[in-house]
Amino acid sequence: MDHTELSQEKLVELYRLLLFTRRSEEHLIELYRSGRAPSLPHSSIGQEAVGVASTFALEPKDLVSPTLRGHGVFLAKGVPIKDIMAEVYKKKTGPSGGKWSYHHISDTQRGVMLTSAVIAGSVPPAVGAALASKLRGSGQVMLAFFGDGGSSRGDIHEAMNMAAVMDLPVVFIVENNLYAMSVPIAKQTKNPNIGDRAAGYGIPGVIVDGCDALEVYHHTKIAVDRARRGEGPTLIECKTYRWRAHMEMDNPDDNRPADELAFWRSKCPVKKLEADLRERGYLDDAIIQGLETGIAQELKEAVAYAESSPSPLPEEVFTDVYA
Ligand SMILES: Cc1ncc(C[n+]2csc(CCOP(=O)(O)OP(=O)(O)O)c2C)c(N)n1
Ligand SMILES: [Mg+2]
Repeated sequence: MDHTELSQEKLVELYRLLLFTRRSEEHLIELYRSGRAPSLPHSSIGQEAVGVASTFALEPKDLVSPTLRGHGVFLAKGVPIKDIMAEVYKKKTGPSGGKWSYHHISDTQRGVMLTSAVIAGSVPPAVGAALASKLRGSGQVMLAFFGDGGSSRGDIHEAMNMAAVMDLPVVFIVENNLYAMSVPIAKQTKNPNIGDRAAGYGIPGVIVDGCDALEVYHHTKIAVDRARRGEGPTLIECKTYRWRAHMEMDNPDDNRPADELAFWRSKCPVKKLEADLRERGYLDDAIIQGLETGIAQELKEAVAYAESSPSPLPEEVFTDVYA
């Protein structure tokens, strides 16, 4: 496959974002487990390439609606780590004012339109945002993410069908990590290929290796370009895996087969892109060390910012709510 559409500089930036997502989620887990920060991580460790590389195919004006594992989407969309960290610490300086779980934040200034605590609940409103883009002629494309578990919700089918019929500028990205909490995909659907459902809506469907950032980027870019030309949606299924339990409160030994976990760990998306870029001569030990140092510094500053930020006041509990 030809990936020459990204420059060396862009490819190294894509790698930095993957590494940043990995290191910051590791840090969030440490902060939670040591009792230093109150937020419960639902990490995307192991599946970072899906959110990061797909979002990387967007323009700054474009829109996203991430799942609960959207940390890499936030970072790739330009949400500053200090803002995310403030929400992790439930501080007023977070994008949702410290009043929401950090993995469900939105940042409309940066095009993170919405997330939802109801799995795949953000898909119908995301299609609404794509309709608004079409009506306004704003040229914005929406990336609407959902999981294999979310794929069993009824209203996402209505949303995808409507998007198809109306040729709306939206790309549906399925993060198929084979489990919805403890429910394996085989108990969720008879067809393990969620991307096949595209045929039912009459739209293109692709199934990609979600551990390969370049492949995710490549197929998302094609779909985003198509959507921007007014040719309608694409359904992209990314095969992936979360290395950790559903959430950090759960027993790490969550009954998934050890050989399955070992197989997917061998497909580490960070290592995969590292190997691809080393082969091209774009990365070496010194460059990687420089990136690691920069990320560690950013995380340190983000924690200091969050820890010194004010908490929301009790009397503000009813502000920023609709009803
Ligand atoms: C409608 C609904 N049912 C159940 C839940 C509880 N719940 C939260 S996350 C989750 C699993 C979601 O699985 P999937 O969509 O595959 O995403 P993943 O956690 O694997 O990233 C469930 C069942 C919920 N939030 N919303
Ligand atoms: Mg899942």
